[in-house]
Amino acid sequence: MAIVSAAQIPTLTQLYKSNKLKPAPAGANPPSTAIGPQTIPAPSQALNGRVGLYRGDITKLGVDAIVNAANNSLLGGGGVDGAIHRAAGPSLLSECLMLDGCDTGSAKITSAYALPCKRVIHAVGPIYSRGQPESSEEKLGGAYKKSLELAAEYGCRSVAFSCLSTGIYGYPSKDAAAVALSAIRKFLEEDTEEKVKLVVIVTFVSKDVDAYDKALPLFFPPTPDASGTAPSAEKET
Ligand code: AR6
Repeated sequence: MAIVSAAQIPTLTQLYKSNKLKPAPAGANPPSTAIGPQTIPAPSQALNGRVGLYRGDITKLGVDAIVNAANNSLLGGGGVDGAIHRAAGPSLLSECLMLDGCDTGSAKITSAYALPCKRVIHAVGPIYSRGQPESSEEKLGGAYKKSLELAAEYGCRSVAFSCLSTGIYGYPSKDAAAVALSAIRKFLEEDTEEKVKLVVIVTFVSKDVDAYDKALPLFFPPTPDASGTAPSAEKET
């Protein structure tokens, strides 16, 4: 399969314009998270142009950094982790062996070797705990935040995230999307210098596609000109 460049990935602005992403139904609010907005935030053309959505294999993306859903050992595994290590080749494991693992809720960065991206950020999301959802949320949000901080620190202007923890680690996709988008929105709002210009959500299976189609309009609503529909939230920024 051909390599997909950052410029080929549609932003939310483009997805709203082409009607591939629809505004949230009237009266809908974002699911409650510790750091996220409690009501739909004001639409922002600037932010909507800094978030992309792509369904497919993250190992084919020619972006600056891709974010792997790793485990504490950082020594590979199944799911997207296995796909990334296979595509990068054995040198990735050699570098990971020197990192001394990674805490849950954090991330570490390596080179990308045979992958078309420049760097791999290895984020460790939590194994979802039904008994302690707040702890799961804090760790998942931490993994997104640390990954974005590393991207900014290492000059990665485009960064693509796999849906951390929603596979083998069992995090419900709807809840995980709310945490991910809260963390991404907060980071982008604070990154006024635009060290990270584009954050891409990479979905793979239909449950994550559905979760993001529903969650994105709650966290990054369309501007009036994008959808032809007046948004319910405050004025545009
Ligand atoms: N491209 C993009 N997304 C993918 C790909 C791919 N090639 N393959 C799977 N996904 P998972 P976790 C999606 O299970 O839940 C590993 O063994 C998948 O559909 O890879 O965080 C690690 O070593 C899902 O949406 O990661 C850990 O032990 C998302 O990637 C453990 O699994 C994450 O699913 C981590 O579990």
